[in-house]
Amino acid sequence: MTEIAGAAGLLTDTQRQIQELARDFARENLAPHAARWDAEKHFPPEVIRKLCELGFFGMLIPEEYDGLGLDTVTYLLALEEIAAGDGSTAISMGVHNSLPTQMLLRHGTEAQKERWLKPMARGELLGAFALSEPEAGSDAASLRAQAARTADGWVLNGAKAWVTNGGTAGLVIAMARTDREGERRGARGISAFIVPTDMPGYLVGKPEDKMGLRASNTTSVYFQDLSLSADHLLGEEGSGFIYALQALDGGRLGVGAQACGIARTALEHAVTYARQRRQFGEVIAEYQAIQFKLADMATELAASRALLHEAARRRDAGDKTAAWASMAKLHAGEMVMRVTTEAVQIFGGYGYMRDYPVERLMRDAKVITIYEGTSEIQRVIIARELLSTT
Ligand code: COS
Repeated sequence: MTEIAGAAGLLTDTQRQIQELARDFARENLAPHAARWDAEKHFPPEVIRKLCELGFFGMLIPEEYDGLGLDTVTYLLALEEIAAGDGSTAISMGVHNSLPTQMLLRHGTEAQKERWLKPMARGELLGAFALSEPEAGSDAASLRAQAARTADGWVLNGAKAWVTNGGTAGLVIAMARTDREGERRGARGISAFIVPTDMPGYLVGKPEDKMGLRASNTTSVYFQDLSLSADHLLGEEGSGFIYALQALDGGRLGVGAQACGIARTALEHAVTYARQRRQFGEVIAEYQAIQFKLADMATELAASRALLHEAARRRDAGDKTAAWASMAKLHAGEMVMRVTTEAVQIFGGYGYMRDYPVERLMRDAKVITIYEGTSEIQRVIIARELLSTT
């Protein structure tokens, strides 16, 4: 594949090295197995262990907390490569790096960082993020899980839905209400808690049977009278929803990088196939109908990546990036659906068959328009920013 489909651009030496490391890893350890893992609905734990050895589970965590201390663009470059090999592995890695570790880094006390963040950065403790509930998806602030104050801490009750790494994580950052029935405070009644998954009262539902990303672990989790000492509250009481949305700004960039990786692989397969497949006496790459599809796919992918990296640079510069993250995630989600759908179209009848990789990529792509905020919610966030008067 030529330069135009890749993320080479004007990268620093470190960015190029990390990108190559991730690419080599993905080509050797992920891509050859992705179809089988999809069928088996599971990827082996060694994959995560090997990624941890590379430091890829502490990419955005400063070195003082045992992470690699990389900037967001470098992280996204690596995540795109991992997603190009296997989208399921990418979401496991992306959630850990973007959500629970970032919440601990930004809002944890030094003692919490020492105890939880450092082992997460070293990859000894896998993280998850639990916000959504069966009745609270897009309207996340309507969540009902309750954390009631006790003499020396909190007791949690409630159900969380669609938790990535829910059955494999060692620690979950969970959002729960700390306001009381009758004194509801909306988004300001929600707090964030550090929940080790080996606590009594942490229960895991069966792995979800999903359309795509079938090898990643997604479960419901339940808190049943789960007791936590006071030092498991993260940051200030009543600020948990804001912390979660802040973290999701970063998570959405990760999901955008995942989209770029999946789209790039679909495009590569489509180019290879178009050069080989003969119809009406010619390889189909000779036909303008196919050429224009490929050209549009490459253009859309490059535009998505550019927007994503712009949003990441702004985030690292400390700008307000909620709307940028939403624009990047919206564009990437819609882009990856179009690119993977066109890849299936170029493969024709073969594209619809499980024997060829593009139908899996199309299935993997779909959730990117749904999770970490649907395309519609991203538009709400962008429009609110455009129309706000402050
Ligand atoms: N960063 C920091 N703070 C933010 C923020 C952000 N990106 N977005 C909103 N906030 C703050 C607001 O300023 C507000 O704070 P105050 O109480 O001080 O006013 C608070 O958070 C509540 O925000 P808002 O009033 O906008 O909340 P809404 O209930 O209207 O919800 C949306 C806003 C719809 C944007 C939010 O619920 C959302 O993103 N939903 C999708 C959830 C999602 O992505 N789920 C996927 C989970 S992972 S599978």
